[in-house]
Amino acid sequence: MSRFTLPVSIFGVPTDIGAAHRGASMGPEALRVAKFAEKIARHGVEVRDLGDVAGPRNPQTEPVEGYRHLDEVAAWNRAVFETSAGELAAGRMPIMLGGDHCLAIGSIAAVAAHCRARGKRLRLLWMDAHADFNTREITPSGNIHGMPVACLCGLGPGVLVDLGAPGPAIRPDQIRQIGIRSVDRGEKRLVKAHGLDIYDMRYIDEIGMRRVMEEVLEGIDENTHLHVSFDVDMLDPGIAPGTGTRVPGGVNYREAQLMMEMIADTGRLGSLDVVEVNPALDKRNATARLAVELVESLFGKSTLMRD
Ligand code: B3U
Ligand code: MN
Ligand code: MN
Repeated sequence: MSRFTLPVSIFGVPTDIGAAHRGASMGPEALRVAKFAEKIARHGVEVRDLGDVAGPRNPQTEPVEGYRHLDEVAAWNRAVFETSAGELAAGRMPIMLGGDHCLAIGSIAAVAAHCRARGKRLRLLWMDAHADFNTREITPSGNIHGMPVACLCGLGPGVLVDLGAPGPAIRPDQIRQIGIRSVDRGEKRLVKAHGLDIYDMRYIDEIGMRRVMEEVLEGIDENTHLHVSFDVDMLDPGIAPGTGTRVPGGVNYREAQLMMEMIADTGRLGSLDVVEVNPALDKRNATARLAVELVESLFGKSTLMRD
């Protein structure tokens, strides 16, 4: 199996602007303390840390017309878009250290624009406990970290939907969601109406993670750009307590390792988000350390030589 790996640029986005709980703003430093860059570099990858992007502070205000902090979320996402687009244009793999999951609107809009310009096929793997497919009409919270997938599919405010180019950045058929176990009532109807491909925990339990990943990765070829958007709340809270919206019954340690290893084997990873690490809720940085360990597997760490 050929494992081509681009040079990597990591950047932090220290904000919790779209989240329910404060503290994901400390995620980038927690991941750096867990030696994110140093550990991937061990697997023969050239890694550069660009530092943090900047944006407005969290005003902690109530939702307005269904959105909390929309202006600030848009400002942070514009900064993320610019950074991701710049690294992709330079032939590098952007890795965003969040921050909450609303920031994936910017990172993925940049990836989608890049793929469109180069005639590449985009496949988005959305690892999460949640579908993140709310809109202002159906959101139970107004928190925009519950809306990024909908925004990327064109359902959302213009300042977020049209970030890269006017219109939807991606189509539902480019998305595979894995680890899902918390979907709000109106959201359920919407994911069904849009035909999202959801590998929920029941499906994982029934057919096993190996087959799930075979299905998720089916059809990937040399022309495919794989974007992994990894919300650490996909993991079971027993192994990853440091996140704002914990949901019991998540992906366990061995399943998560297998997911990352099977993605590594494709050699098609083109960009990555690691989001929702909240050190204020963590135990001795366990969640950041586990995230780093899993990302090492994504970059080819394995027990035995496989090629
Ligand atoms: N679906 C709920 C909760 C939520 C979504 N994403 C996270 N939490 N992290 C909402 O508020 O939209
Ligand atoms: Mn999420
Ligand atoms: Mn989540």
